Amino acid sequence: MDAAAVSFDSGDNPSSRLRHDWTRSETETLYNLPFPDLIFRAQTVHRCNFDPNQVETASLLSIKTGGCPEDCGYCAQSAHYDAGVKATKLMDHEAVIETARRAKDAGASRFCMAAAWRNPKERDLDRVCDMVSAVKELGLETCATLGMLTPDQARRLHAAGLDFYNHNVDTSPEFYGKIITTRTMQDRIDTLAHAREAGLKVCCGGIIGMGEQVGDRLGMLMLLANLPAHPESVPINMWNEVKAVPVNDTAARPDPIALVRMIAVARIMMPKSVVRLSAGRQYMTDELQALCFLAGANSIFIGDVLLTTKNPQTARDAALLDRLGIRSPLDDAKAAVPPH
Ligand code: SAM
Ligand code: DTB
Ligand code: SF4
Repeated sequence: MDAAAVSFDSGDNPSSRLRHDWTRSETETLYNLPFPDLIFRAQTVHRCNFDPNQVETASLLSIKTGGCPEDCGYCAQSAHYDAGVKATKLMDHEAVIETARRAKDAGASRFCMAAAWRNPKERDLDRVCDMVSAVKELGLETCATLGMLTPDQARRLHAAGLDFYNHNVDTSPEFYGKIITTRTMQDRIDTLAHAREAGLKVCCGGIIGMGEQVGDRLGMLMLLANLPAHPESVPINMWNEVKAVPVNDTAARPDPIALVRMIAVARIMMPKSVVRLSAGRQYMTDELQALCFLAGANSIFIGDVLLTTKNPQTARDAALLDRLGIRSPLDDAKAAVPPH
């Protein structure tokens, strides 16, 4: 297909029109553009919709770790594999709020509470709702990722003050069955619909580097962009290595340029969504991260650990953003940025 024919740029504001009818041929045409043309298009869309010199900072806390009944082949927290992660109970309320307070002081604008559940039990949901309300009162945006939700659970979380629900599709519909067997892609799409109908904003993306083809990565982006509404946040995770999980048999670290291309295509297909360069930044050079920001990534997780795996040190992130002249809530944080 001729690249000029990919109509990402019709409508009143050329680079802001939201489309939900992306075809594979259009998606591949964008992905295969000469790199300078692709980045130019992604930057154009980015600048029409966001401050290009600003990134968002989210902080993660595992409020209930390990022992998960699902069999996601990449995950350290699944009870099906022995990745050396100790299973814990749901954290104490005060400990969660104290961690959120520290995350805010360290420069986070959003606080995401994650639990290794297939779905929350009613009693646990009450406790999480209390945590959400208290975190919201600190002046942080709130996010939770608790597995599958019923419509009623989604409504209760929204009423408690939850802003975002994270629930990833993880990969393409075609590759999905090679990674997870205990819940279907349709289960995930149903939970996303319940979150949406309850008034929650949706955070939904996936993982690359598990052995999928480029076509699977694009299939995942098509799935996300063709949802009835684009997720407000799109986390792109590069697989963070975990021992003893099945993904070790297929994993292949993506070509860095392929990652940048994928971010650029996500930016073009979902113009108003925040694209988060999520797990896997520990393996990325400063230069690669800079290219991802140029391609339209505008959010990161801060903090030395994600859930069970490593993330770059906050001082390194602050120094990188400072060198790039990119503003973030880290600028207002209490921790001083080392000079460069
Ligand atoms: N248990 C909940 C669920 O799966 O919906 C919430 C937490 S789960 C850890 C959230 C997401 O983190 C997964 O869907 C997956 O995309 C990502 N993830 C998990 N382990 C990862 C890893 N080792 N590397 C990169 N991303 C990972
Ligand atoms: C998302 O897409 N990435 C975050 C968050 N949503 C919950 C989780 C990354 C987890 C990385 C693996 C770990 O630390 O265990
Ligand atoms: Fe459980 Fe979530 Fe890990 Fe899957 S990704 S095993 S659902 S914690």
